[in-house]
Amino acid sequence: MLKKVKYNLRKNETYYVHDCKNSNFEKNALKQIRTEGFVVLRNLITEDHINKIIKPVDQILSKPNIGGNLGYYRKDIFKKMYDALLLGRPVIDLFLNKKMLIFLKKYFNSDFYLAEANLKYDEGLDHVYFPMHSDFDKNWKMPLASRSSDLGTEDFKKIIGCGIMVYLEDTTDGAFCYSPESHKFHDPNNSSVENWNEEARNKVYQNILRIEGKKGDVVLFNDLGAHGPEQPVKVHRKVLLGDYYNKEVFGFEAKTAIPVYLSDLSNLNSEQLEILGVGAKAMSYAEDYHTRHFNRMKCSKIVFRAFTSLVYLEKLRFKILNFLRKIKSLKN
Ligand SMILES: O=C(O)CCC(=O)C(=O)O
Ligand SMILES: [Fe+2]
Repeated sequence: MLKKVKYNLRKNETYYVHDCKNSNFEKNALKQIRTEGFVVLRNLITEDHINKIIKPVDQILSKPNIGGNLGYYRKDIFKKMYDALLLGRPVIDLFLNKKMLIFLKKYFNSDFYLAEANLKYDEGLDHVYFPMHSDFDKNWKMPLASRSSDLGTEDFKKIIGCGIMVYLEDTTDGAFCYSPESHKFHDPNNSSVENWNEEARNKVYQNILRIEGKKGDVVLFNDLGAHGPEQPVKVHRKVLLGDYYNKEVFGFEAKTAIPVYLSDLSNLNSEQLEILGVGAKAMSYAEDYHTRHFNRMKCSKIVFRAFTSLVYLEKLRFKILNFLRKIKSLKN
């Protein structure tokens, strides 16, 4: 969100936060996500674990990925992105957190797997670039997806996908927003809330909750409900964002092939590897996936040319120095 429409943004609420240290957290958290479409799990991972994630995140966010160095991807001016699993084992362990997987298994009531995983740093440019939406509608399809039919009535009765957002710092302004219970009245004909039928759209705009959270909090949400970041805002936001998909709906296909370091997969059992999506087909070519669209930015041609030219100059410098060195050695 949030376009310049009349909406009611609820703030300063915490009832949806469930502390995983409490013995009855699972029952209550399941009730919350089933009723309202989202839940926040607190203390799922330790302070030490989240800090081990934040360290490589900050390193990646400090410079762009150019010439093969490790750095963030730049798909547009509004955000920096990166493949989450390339951040290393602590991130993989987070997406495979045992408590959370048991929780998700109960929520999906079927097998599921990781279909997408990114680091996202929204810059806070005081602009609306990602309005409220549902992740799926009847026409939803990635180019290479092998599902022969569109998503249908039976699919929409299931948990099609469950999003996961992990706050990497305390987050209020710019937090993830969700319209409680909208997973029950979403318009299956449109993913953009702006195009939902009037009744459903008004229901959403009258009731949007800003899901404020602390560093390390994990938001889980039904992809069908109306959601999106609070926008416009002037502050940045740093999150991990992923999606688990239902095997009964999608078979075993990730939105795109998810990059990972093979060495980070050691000691994972076959069930963990399966949930991570090892062996899953890809629904789109890597170059078609949105995080790899730097070449669609206006400045990209100049950057490519500048890069090639600067490397050319480096080569020239090398050749000249080499030449001078040879002359010097001949003289000696
Ligand atoms: O960035 C956000 O807050 C929402 C992300 C999202 O909804 C998506 O990627 O589909
Ligand atoms: Fe979404």
